[in-house]
Amino acid sequence: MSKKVIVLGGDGFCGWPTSLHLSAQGYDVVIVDNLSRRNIDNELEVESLTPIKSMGVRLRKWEKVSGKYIGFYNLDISTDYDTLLNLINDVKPDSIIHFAEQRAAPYSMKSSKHKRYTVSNNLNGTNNLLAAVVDSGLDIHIVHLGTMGVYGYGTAGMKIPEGYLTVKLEKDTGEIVDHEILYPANPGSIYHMTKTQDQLMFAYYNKNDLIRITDLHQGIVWGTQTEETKMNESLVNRFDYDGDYGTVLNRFLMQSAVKYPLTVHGTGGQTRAFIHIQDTVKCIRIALETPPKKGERVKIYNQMTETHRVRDLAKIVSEITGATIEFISNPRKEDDENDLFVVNDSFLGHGLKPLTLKNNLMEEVIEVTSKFAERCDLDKIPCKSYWNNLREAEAEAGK
Ligand code: NAD
Ligand code: USQ
Repeated sequence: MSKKVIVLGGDGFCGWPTSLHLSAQGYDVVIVDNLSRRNIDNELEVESLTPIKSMGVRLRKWEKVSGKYIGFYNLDISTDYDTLLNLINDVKPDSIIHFAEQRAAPYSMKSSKHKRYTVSNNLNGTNNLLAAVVDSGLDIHIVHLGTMGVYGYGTAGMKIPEGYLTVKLEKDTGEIVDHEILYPANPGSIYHMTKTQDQLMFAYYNKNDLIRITDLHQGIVWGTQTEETKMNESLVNRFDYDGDYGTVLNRFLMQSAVKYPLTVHGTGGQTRAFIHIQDTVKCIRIALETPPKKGERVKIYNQMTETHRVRDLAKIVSEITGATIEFISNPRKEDDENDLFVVNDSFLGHGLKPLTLKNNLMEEVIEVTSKFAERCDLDKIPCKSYWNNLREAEAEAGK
């Protein structure tokens, strides 16, 4: 019998290709999404660089090309608790993958309205899911997409471990004992803060209700297409390039295609972790297939395959495409320079063979950013979301 999986946020950038991959692999997939990401595009007056189709068209096309059916429910997991619980009771999934959060740091910092929306959407969504799994009484494995950003991006002279840190505590008697804690949270935006709070909810429900949970601390996802989304143009994945939702490497690839100088924030000394979308979907399948046992603590994997400094990325893209580079005032309050060393042994140990930036950048430029370049609205490229008033004033003064 095929395994049943509910994909919360299955219309999004990571959720859509994951749903197709799992369906292709024989999973019985049900997507839940309130289409809030499409509504945010309306709010920001921007569209995916790739011409994504409506959910109905996507699902009909998938059935036609693969012969496989994917169900879809439009509901808001942060508010529609009863519907979510009824759905879980009806479907009785083996696993639920949770992508359904507001995921852009700049969007979360735009105004108090956006901060409040991000906190309310993300924290209520996660708590509703956990409470509903408890209410259902079913032994469901939850796989959550978290972020490398929960750790902050400093390294304290050591590799960032997969979630947990053993610390030495001195008792009042002077005896030194080992104690295991979650790696200290150090969020860099309201969005990242919600992910650090998700971690505590997972730890609590895992301790109290023995819910089986895997939390994937993912780096910045780049690329667009996967084996399944390439099967038909109506299955194309979304590509965000605007100043709020576009992430750094995909933005640089798009900017080079439209001959816009690459927008390096500050000195570009920020080092971040990256993973290609094709590897994202593989990692999620590995996580589904290696669930924690009942009673085991939350499993945390670092889902990233390489690290790069932002100015080095700009240089790589510029060397390949001839793009020019512009160092602009950083709208964010973040360290100008940081090193980042990360343990990612779990996925490598499960056989992941990562796609590398070096070998796959060009395909992205030819197949996606150049192909759809004329859909780009240049006015939407600058990032106009400032982390605080001082950053805004300094940026306006060109500092
Ligand atoms: P996305 O915005 O493209 O997709 C999220 C989907 O969830 C959207 O389709 C949206 O409509 C839906 N959604 C949001 N709130 C919902 C709610 N309350 N009820 C129902 N549906 C809701 O984002 P993405 O890039 O696919 O990211 C998915 C997850 O992966 C996020 O949790 C994000 O934090 C995490 N992640 C993403 C990246 C990245 O680079 N894109 C990196 C690390 C982690
Ligand atoms: N940056 C630039 N120029 C740009 C855009 C960004 O220099 O045009 C810089 C930013 O200042 C930052 C770095 O690039 O230092 C990364 O920014 P980003 O927008 O690519 O990534 P981030 O805001 O961290 O968020 C993204 C996803 C988020 C995910 C996170 C993983 O949107 O959902 O959680 O990556 S991580 O970065 O590992 O925390």
